[in-house]
Amino acid sequence: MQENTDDTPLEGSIDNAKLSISRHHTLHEWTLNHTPNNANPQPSISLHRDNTTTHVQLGTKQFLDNTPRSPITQFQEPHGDTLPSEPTVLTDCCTKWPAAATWTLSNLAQRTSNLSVSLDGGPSFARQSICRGKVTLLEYERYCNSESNNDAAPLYVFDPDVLTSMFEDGTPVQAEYSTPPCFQADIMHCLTGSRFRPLPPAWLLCGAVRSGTPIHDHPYTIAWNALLSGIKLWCCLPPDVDEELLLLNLDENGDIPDDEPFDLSAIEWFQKIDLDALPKEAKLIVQQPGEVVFLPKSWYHVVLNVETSVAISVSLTLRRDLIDLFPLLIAEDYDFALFWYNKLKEQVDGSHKDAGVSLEDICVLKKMLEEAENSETKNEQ
Ligand SMILES: O=C(O)CCC(=O)C(=O)O
Repeated sequence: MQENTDDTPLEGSIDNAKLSISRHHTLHEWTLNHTPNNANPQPSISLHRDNTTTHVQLGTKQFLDNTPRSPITQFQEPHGDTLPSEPTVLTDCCTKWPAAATWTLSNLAQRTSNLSVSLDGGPSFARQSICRGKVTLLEYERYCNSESNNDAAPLYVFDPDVLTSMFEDGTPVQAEYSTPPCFQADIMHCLTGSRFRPLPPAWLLCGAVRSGTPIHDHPYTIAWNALLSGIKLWCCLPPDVDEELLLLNLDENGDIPDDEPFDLSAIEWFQKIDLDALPKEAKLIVQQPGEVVFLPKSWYHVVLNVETSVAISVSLTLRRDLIDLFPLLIAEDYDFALFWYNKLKEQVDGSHKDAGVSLEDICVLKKMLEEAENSETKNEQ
């Protein structure tokens, strides 16, 4: 690694954001030209649709959509109890939002010209950069139109604040979309703003062509992702998938090696994955504007922007998943589990009408916590 030696770029520019994200990498290291011996040439990417099928062509590879569409009207139950157990594309939920008719990158850039948004994505050295590099959407739009194609993995707007801000004309951004009824009840809501859930659950995502989200899962939350403009390609893999297919660079103990990239960018993952090796449960989705992807808890997913896109991504915990995820949370972070249990108990004790969980659930959680505490005490003796 070397200290960056580029001339100081302008405040608020993409180059400045790149250097804030990783001061140990030169701007040249972000680009495709940097790839050694051109080992990773840029594949062409295009969308193909006929009457029966939709696919994305990436170089010589064809990613054929194999995921059912279901109208949201099938899932009106307010706690999401009846949502499917596999990734599904929900239709008819956001087509009437003002956002569906207007939210292109260019429209948002014009209407938010003074707001700065957070960037993420990029090559592996730049990952997990949330809130370290910020630009206006006007600057991001300029990058998409003139520079992002030169980057090995373009930056992606992943912003937690703009959705709670105002457009320049004073309209609250939130007035232009709404939460579908089946996603209203988040049993993690009581943690929002606490140290266990410091970031808001809803994000604005704007992605240049070839930007994307590397493969990951959410062990405690489901997600819904509403695409307002552009096209996204998803590959979703079941929680028990053979970990080889995640194409992660982990050491023999399954840990992240020090100082080495541990994952691939989305574009690299789609280039590298052997389609014939995917399990039959794998879901490929070519998401169109107006479609909402529902992703159940613990499903791995990797997402590539095939056309410049704008989306809202929201994560929440459904009450149906609580008993299943709680032992894992106890093992990972006992304090978090105990804090959440106490908040849920307060709601149930106070007969909070939106508690979602029952007294019976609270008893099961309490038992799990006690068992973990007992086994900890035994191990200490
Ligand atoms: O890039 C995307 O749209 C996927 C976002 C995502 O995976 C997430 O918010 O967890």
